[in-house]
Amino acid sequence: MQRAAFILRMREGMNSLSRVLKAIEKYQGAVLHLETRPNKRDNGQLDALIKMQMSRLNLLQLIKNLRQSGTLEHVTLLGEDNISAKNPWFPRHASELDNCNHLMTKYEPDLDMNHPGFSDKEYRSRRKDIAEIAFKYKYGDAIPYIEYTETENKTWTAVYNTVKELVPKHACAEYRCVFKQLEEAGIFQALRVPQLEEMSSFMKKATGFTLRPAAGLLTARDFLASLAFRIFQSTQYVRHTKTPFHTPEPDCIHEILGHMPLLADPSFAQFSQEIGLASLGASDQEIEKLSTIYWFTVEFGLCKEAGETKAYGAGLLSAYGELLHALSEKPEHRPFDPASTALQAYQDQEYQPVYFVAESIEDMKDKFRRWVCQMSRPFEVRFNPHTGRVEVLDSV
Ligand code: NLE
Ligand code: FE
Repeated sequence: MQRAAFILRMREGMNSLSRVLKAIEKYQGAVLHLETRPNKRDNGQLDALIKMQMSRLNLLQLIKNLRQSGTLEHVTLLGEDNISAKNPWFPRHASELDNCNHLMTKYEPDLDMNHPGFSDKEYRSRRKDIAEIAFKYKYGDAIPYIEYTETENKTWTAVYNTVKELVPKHACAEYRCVFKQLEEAGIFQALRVPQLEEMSSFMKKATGFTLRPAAGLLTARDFLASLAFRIFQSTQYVRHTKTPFHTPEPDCIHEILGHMPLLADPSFAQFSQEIGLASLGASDQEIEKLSTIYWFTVEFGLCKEAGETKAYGAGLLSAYGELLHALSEKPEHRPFDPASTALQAYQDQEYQPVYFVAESIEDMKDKFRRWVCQMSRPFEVRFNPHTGRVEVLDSV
C-alpha cells in the first residue's frame, strides 16, 4: 500500500473536492485525513489537504484519471512516506542524507528483553552516548573520535583474532586482499577498535566510499539510499561483551570487519552503489526485494573461487560461528539468482538456513544489473560523480 497526500485548490467550490473523493473511492483508496483551510494568497478560496492510502497501481491510475478529467490542474500531489508517484522524494545529494537516518525499533537493548545488554545499565547508557553522536551528525562533519573502553577493545580483540585465523581459508580473494592492506596500514590491529574516521579515509582513497555514523539499525529505505552516494551508514557502538561471536544487530565490529574491506574493493563498491541507486524512489515492495537481495549478498553472500566456496557476506565475516556454519554441510546452498533470491524469506535472529552462492562477485553484479532493469520505476536515475548529485531522467 502506498500513502499519498494531495493539496487541492478549490476554484470550483467543493466540486473538485467531491470529484477527487469519488475517484479515490473508485480506485479503492482509503482517506486517512482531510482538512480544509483558507488559501494564503486568496482568502476567497479554500485549500484542501487529503491524505490517503491505496495500492501503487491504483494510485498511478488515479493520477491518470484526474489528469484526463482536468481535475489535476487544481491538485498538487505531495509525496508522503516516500511514495513513488510522479515526484517521489528521495535524496538527490549526500547532504540530504541528514533526513535519512530513521531507526528501526528492533533489537534495542532498552526494549528487547533478550538483548544481552537489557539488564546492563552501564552498557545501555554507553550506547546512548554513542548514539547521540549519530543524531547530532550533519553532512560534512568529521566523524567524532571515540575513546573505546578496555572492555570494548577486548571484545574487538576476541572477534578480530578468530576472524583473522579464518580469513585465509574461508574469505573471498577481494576480502583477503584489503584485509592485508588494512593490517599493513596499521588500521587493523588486534588491540584496539579502529576509528570510523580512519576507516572512512582509507575507503575514500580506494573507492570513494565514506562513512557517516548511524545510531542503530536503520529502515531499509534510508540505509539503501545512502549507498547511492557511496556513503555507508555505520554504527559506532560495540556489541555486548557477553556475545562477542554473534549478534543479530549491526555494531561497529560487524561494520568494520564485515563490510568495510569489501567497500574498499572497486567492483564490490560499484555493486553496492547500484543497489542504492535502484532503491531511490522505489515502491515499498521493491525496497523489500532489494533489501532481501542485499541480505543474501552483501550480508550473507557466498561465492565460488577455484572450485571452493568462500564467504564475502559481512554478517559472516564478522561472526565466526555463522561463518563456519555457512560453509558446513548443514545449511542449504542455492545458486544466486536475483529473481528467486529476492523472494526468499529471511530471518535475522539466528544463523541462516539458506545461503546463495554466486559464481563470482563480478557475475553476481551482472545478474543483478539484468534483474534490476525490470523494476517498474517510471524514471531512471544516474549519479553524476562531478556534482555528487543524483540526476533523474523521466521515462514516462
Ligand atoms: N551476525 C553479525 C555479527 O555478529 O557480526 C551481525 C549481522 C548484522 C546484520
Ligand atoms: Fe551489515
